[in-house]
Amino acid sequence: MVHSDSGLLTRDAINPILTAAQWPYPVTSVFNPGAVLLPDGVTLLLCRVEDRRGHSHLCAARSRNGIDGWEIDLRPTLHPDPEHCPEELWGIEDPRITYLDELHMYAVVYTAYTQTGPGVSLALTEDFHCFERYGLIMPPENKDAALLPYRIKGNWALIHRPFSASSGNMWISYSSNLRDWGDHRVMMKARQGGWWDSHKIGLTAPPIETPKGWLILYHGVRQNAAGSLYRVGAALLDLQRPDICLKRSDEWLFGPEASYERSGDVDNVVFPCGATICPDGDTIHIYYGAADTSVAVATGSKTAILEWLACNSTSPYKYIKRNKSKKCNCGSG
Ligand code: BMA
Repeated sequence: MVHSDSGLLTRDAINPILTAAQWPYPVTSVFNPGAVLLPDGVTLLLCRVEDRRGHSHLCAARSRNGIDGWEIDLRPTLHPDPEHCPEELWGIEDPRITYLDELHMYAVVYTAYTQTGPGVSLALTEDFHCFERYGLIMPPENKDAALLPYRIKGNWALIHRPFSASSGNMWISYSSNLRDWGDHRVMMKARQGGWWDSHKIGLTAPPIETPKGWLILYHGVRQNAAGSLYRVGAALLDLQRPDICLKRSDEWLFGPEASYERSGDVDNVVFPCGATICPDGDTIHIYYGAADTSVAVATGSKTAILEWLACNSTSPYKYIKRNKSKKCNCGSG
């Protein structure tokens, strides 16, 4: 086993758990899967699969233990449909799955690669066989979006990441019907300067509800002479006002270390889009794309991540002071 920087997440010994070589039809790479634990205990990963034109579609893989024994759909599960949805012309990517209790449906929020850049699309499904498309719900450039599982003060909430030449911050927007979105607010900003999350940030898996707040894992990108470096940090959002960030980790929780993360189609990328919580209520499996080439899993404890966040969330000034005096005793910082 290889341990990540914080020591809180353990890569599985059989990583990568899914690769293009396992696919039942010709593909070039398999990565950035959304994840959900189905009521019968099966883990379903909705993987981004890139074909030999460079366009992506989504394909489901199912496993009893969430680690191995994957059964992969024999053909694309959700294919771009540019004839009816022109925004899907250049493919669909990076799904995030949230179960909506009120509708008894899974919401799949994904990137639609339009002719003017990436936008955010929504489809609902009961069974991952039939999908009801809602189309583009956030215009380009926007991606890294997921729904919260229930309405907050009467409205659905969507976390997303608009992007411009000057900013790549996380926003939250609200809607009464999943189609019309407003009340847009900045939720978390890229930190600029020398920070690991200075260039742009985005949600990974959908938020996880805890008594202390919504736990989110987010990716942070730093640009250096070699290109972009994708790592993962943690934050806690207020339960009733998720636009309010209560805590945000100073350090990254998880970054590219293993060879399959360090090198691939895009080097130095760990990019989770899904996580599942095991029936014990604490063990978390984080499913991520490794170097835009394969799918890997890392396992940890939700409680330990929350404890780590509590003593790793300070202002830059306090961060320096804390490390000088070594006052944090959480044992993992
Ligand atoms: C992001 C997305 C992801 C990809 C990552 C690293 O902007 O396009 O799909 O994994 O870049 O290349």
